Amino acid sequence: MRLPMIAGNWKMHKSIKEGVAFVEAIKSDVADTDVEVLICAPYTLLQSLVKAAEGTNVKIGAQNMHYEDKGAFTGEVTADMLLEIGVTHVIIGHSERRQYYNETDETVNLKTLKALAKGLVPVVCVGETLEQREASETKAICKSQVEKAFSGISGDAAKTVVVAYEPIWAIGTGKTASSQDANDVIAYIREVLTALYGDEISEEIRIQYGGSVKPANVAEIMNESDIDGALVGGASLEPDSFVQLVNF
Ligand code: G2H
Repeated sequence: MRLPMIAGNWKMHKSIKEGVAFVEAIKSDVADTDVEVLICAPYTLLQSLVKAAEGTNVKIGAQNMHYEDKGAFTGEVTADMLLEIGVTHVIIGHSERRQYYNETDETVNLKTLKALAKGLVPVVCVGETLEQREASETKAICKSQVEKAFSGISGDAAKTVVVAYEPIWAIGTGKTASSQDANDVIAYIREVLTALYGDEISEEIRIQYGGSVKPANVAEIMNESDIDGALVGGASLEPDSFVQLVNF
């Protein structure tokens, strides 16, 4: 049985004070949930959030990392730097990074390999644009992104990866893929993983949906057979809303 994960992606939001107050506000209300709870915050908040979440079931993740161990990469952060402050997860290849910061399938693969080698759980994002969807390319795009992201990753390591299917046209737009549609693509992504690793391993890999998930639609999405969680942006920013998502 795969443990579902509800993850907040705060993107470029919140001060340290606001983030810590958020964790304080939610921690008892999410304590009894059956899902894994993750908050992915900007770098500046991470150490304070890890401390605030100590002794709770709330895990703290970053939103990006570099694939090299060190070097002249101004503005970048390594996996070891994240581990040093107690971070356990890292989002890799979010479409906003692919769109604005030259993230490619190749860098997504290098980062995923590095995160796994270091013991961080990568949350690898894939998904199609509106144009690609309208051209009926959704499955081909997801297949190619998944195959490239997992290139060179062993079956044992692959089991720990979390995949987030985020159709780009549904991100922050208020448009959500219908839960049936999202489920179909996610089931297809699992077929792609089965072709790579076989049934036993692909059945262990969690695949989340992301894109305008909110308290009003989370239950419908989570009730689909193949969807193992949600990666939530806008609706993860308010404690009440996040608590409702986790306790759907
Ligand atoms: C997709 C999602 C979080 P939102 O980017 O990764 O954001 O829920 O605001 O669409």
